[in-house]
Amino acid sequence: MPKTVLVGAPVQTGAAQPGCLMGPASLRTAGLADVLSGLGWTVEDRGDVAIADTVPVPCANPAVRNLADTAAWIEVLTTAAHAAARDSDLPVFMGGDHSISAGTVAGVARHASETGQAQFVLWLDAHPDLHTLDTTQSGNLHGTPVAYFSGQPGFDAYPPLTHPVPAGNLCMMGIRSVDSAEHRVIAAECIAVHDMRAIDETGVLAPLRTFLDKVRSAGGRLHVSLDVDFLDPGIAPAVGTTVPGGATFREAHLIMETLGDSGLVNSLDLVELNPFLDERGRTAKLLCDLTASLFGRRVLDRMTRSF
Ligand code: 6HN
Ligand code: MN
Ligand code: MN
Ligand code: MN
Repeated sequence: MPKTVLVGAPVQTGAAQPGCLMGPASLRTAGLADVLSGLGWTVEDRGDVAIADTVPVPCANPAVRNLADTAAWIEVLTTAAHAAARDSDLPVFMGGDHSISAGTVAGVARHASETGQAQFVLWLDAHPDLHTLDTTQSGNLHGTPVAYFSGQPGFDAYPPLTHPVPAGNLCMMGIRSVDSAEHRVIAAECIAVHDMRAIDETGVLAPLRTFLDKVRSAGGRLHVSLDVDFLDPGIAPAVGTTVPGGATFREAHLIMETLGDSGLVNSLDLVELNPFLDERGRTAKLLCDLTASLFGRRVLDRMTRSF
């Protein structure tokens, strides 16, 4: 049987609003483990990671908030993600705000280097999260993980990065809120960004298939990072950074089903779920259902279907 490991990351130091620390508990309450075991997966829930007390770290940018704690979370998550990628076929990292992905991607990329494979990342988000510690104006460090794990300079206060993911191995979809410093990085690094206008024009399938072909032909490993604000706020209200015009229910499921069919996904983040902002658990339940689509749940089996 294929195996998944669940890792809870109750982190909210990277977000402006409190609440994301309840994300792992909400996903467990929504039944994530049972959903995946019902699909034939062996599930090992490793519980939540934790950090020790920290001392404040100075930063040249006075806007930056919670730097020492966020750096500590990134360090423990790098270790936990490396182990989870080594020990299972498709670990799920339950956030927590998006700063956790600085650690989860660094950790899975370290494992990819050990298997001799290239690491690829699919970033499903309203935002590119490409700020450095110098460029962030909000000071909210959930806006920084992609800049960090792709090896941008300016992260002396984060753990030293051993295995950066090349910008050419990134694909972003759903983007619709980009700050000017992030625009400059996207242009300079030639990152494949499919904003919502592009998705309106082409649909989600064409750019996704192009990216999956690239991962397959490189023999690479693929990490998927799903920020709740990728989804339209009308179907996923439990997030502090809602942006109108997000992915629909069917677009999101089609992406997850296509990713599942590809067999190429090796790790998954579910991030930015803020249960304090949810409505009767509907966002947590939607994340479980989307994860089920990635793990193989289908309405009908196409290979055996007959008319
Ligand atoms: N996220 N670009 C904005 C900022 O504050 O830097 C928003 C960041 C959102 C973070 O999507 O995880
Ligand atoms: Mn994000
Ligand atoms: Mn390893
Ligand atoms: Mn976002």
